[in-house]
Amino acid sequence: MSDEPQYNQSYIRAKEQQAAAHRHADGKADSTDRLPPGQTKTSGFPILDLGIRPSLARYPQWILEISGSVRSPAQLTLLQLKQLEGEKITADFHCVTRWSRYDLHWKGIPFQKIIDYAEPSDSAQFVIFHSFDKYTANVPLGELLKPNVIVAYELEANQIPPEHGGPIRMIIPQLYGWKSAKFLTGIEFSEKDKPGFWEVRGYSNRAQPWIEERYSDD
Ligand SMILES: Nc1nc2c(c(=O)[nH]1)N[C@H]1C(S)=C(S)[C@@H](COP(=O)(O)O)O[C@H]1N2
Ligand SMILES: [Mo]
Repeated sequence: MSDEPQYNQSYIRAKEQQAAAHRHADGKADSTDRLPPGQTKTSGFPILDLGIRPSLARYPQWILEISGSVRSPAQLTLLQLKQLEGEKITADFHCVTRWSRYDLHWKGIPFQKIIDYAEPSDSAQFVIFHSFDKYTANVPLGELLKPNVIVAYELEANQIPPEHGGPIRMIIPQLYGWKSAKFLTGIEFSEKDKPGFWEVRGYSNRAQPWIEERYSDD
């Protein structure tokens, strides 16, 4: 038996084909608009993931592991995480499948506070996010120092429902949505970059919507 979870394989195949078809085709258009190039505004909030979500019953026992090249590795309960003191943000969300949703309201821990808590070594220039569904996403540390990057635990003033990544998820508004790991179980500080779930399936390592970094070049 393979230990790969029962992913939604047709969804994965469709996105892989999309990436393969558009290799080398990333636009480099500049946009000063609120809507990044190639995106369409939606008033809904589509749900996109591999089809494996935690039940609400798991929320009370949730643990967030902070690991890797840090002075203070930790396993934080939700309560301990919330004690780092959350902030409210309003942010737009841009998915590489070309929908953008404006003005979502989240509350969560600014990533800078996670850094202050974990004390990563100077050589740890990458962060690998780990999720309940064994999804991973890699992000350069520098992106996580930008405004409104949070470990979110509330959406529209309620706990985040499982379909939108609860109990906790990353929100990294300035990158395409696949970098914002849902059902977050681990934050690993790393000296090496480790391409994540979509990054090894044809998607860009950088994922900046404003310069349409959608697909990988190699
Ligand atoms: N753990 C996990 N996180 C994930 C994904 C996933 O499949 N698993 N999908 C990503 C993608 S492709 C997008 S666009 C956003 C979607 O978030 P939403 O379902 O809340 O809209 O979550 C991202 N984070
Ligand atoms: Mo996505």
